[in-house]
Amino acid sequence: MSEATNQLDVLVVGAGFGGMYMLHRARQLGLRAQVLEAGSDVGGTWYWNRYPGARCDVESLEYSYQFDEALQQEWQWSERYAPQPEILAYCQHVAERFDLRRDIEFNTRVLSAHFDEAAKRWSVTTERGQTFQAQFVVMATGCLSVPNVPEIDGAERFKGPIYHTGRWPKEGVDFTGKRVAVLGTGSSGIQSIPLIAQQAKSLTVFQRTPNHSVPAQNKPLDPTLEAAIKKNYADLRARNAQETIGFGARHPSNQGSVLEASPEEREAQFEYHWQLGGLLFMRAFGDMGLSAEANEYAAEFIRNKIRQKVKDPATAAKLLPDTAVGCKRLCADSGYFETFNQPHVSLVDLQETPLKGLYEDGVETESGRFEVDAVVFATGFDAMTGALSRIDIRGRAGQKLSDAWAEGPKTYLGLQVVGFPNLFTVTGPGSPSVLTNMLPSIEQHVRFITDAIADTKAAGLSTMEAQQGAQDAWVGHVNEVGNATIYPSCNSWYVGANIPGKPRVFMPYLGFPAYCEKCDAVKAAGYEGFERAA
Ligand code: N01
Repeated sequence: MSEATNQLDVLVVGAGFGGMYMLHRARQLGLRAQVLEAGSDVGGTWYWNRYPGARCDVESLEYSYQFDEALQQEWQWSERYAPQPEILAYCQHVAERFDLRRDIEFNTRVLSAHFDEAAKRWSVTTERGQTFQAQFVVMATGCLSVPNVPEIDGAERFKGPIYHTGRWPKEGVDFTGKRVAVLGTGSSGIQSIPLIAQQAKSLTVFQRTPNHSVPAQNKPLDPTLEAAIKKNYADLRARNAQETIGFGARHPSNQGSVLEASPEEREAQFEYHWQLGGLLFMRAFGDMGLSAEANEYAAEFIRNKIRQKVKDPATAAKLLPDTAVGCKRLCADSGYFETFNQPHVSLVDLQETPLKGLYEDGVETESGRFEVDAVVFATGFDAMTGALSRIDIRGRAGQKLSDAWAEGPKTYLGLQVVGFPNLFTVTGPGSPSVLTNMLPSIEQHVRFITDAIADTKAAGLSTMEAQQGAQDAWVGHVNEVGNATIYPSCNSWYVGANIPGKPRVFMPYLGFPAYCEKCDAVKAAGYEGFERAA
């Protein structure tokens, strides 16, 4: 190892949106930073998720960096919701524009990060046999980056290819003339199924839980709208910063109560927000996320839409969700339910006929065998903690992060964990992250972390670490806020229920934008709740 490698102020894990901005801002503050990335290029989520139909569910003009005015002016999006290749191209553009790649090592998966208490430095090893020493480590490892590949009996016997949406081959997949099975009907399944159906000879969708989905209403980006926003981008960004989801300020959010609305008003609001599309549907009424009774009106509205769209009543019945709208992340689709009207597409309800496994020629359920040529797992991710739990992270006295989190993740502000000095997480559990527009949440975290590092160093101090009392209070607060809503009510990845054995904890924090004010106040008070030491 060269001496320079040893002199790192910050080692950043991951070169997605979080890691790229982390590197850029660390450099701006004069910190010596190095990024390690498992993939062969930048992009994170948008590098790995290349499945057909992958696109963002936050409008492209809002799902983008805002830290650089020239960048946000020069980049042109082509659609209201950007498709994956365009977001990846944007990431690559950012990497080039800010000359980021020279401090990113690609194809480099991090294996371990151990804190040396005597040296007050982290030692980080990689799969390639390297060791890096750094004063601070920042995990920009993403919230949805570790695919959940279910352990299904007989998978090794299946003769055809098996794909996971979150690890889609770079060269793409041609399903022309093929009989395809898709397992999973979350956002990835719901986006890819209509496109796979366009190619495949036949498509069988295996559904464990029916999901709510609202049409994305995607369309080419209106140049007049783009020009109007770019004329005063800062204004839209500032207004979005006041929204509970960090985006959507251009569209009215109705704070009224479903329960108090007349049937006509209810219908009108739901229909209006349905036409707005995707996640904006959640803004139809203020109490949809708070009360199960209120939420049920929204659920029934969506079920009626599904009944209208799907011609075969038996198939429609299987597609009707019985969970609260939003307790699993609401999906945004382009023709998902209509896909089931095509004669070569069929739906298998795994609640009716549980999955037995794969066999040589296809998928087997308790009602029989389905011969297919290829299987697609759209089975999601080990969310929020998955990437961190796969790295051997050890803090003070060799304590493992996986032990500290044995009952679920515990953090202070989603930024740090007691006993793990100088280790930060970007959009970690306990921060608003996945419940908001990820880009501004990432930028806010990166600003906090880089300022904290620079301030700690400038003060001649060596370490910064969350205090037990502050962490306990924060964890209690995050749970209390979450439990007062419908969000923890179903078996979603938000609560880790999709991963067998994972402790059931509502991991994100439902508190944007107050969270940003809290972080600002913590910083203004000399990093209150953190201990900084020489
Ligand atoms: O994953 P999911 P995803 N046997 O966990 C099923 C973001 N995202 O990749 O519901 C059979 O939501 C599982 O069934 P159940 C977005 O935040 C965004 O689709 O657990 N089925 C479910 O149907 C999203 O929420 C975008 O009963 C099994 C599906 O697989 C998050 O990523 C696009 C199974 C997994 O759904 C994750 O979405 C894509 C098994 N053993 C993703 N295991 C946009 O921006 C799991 N399932 C639009």
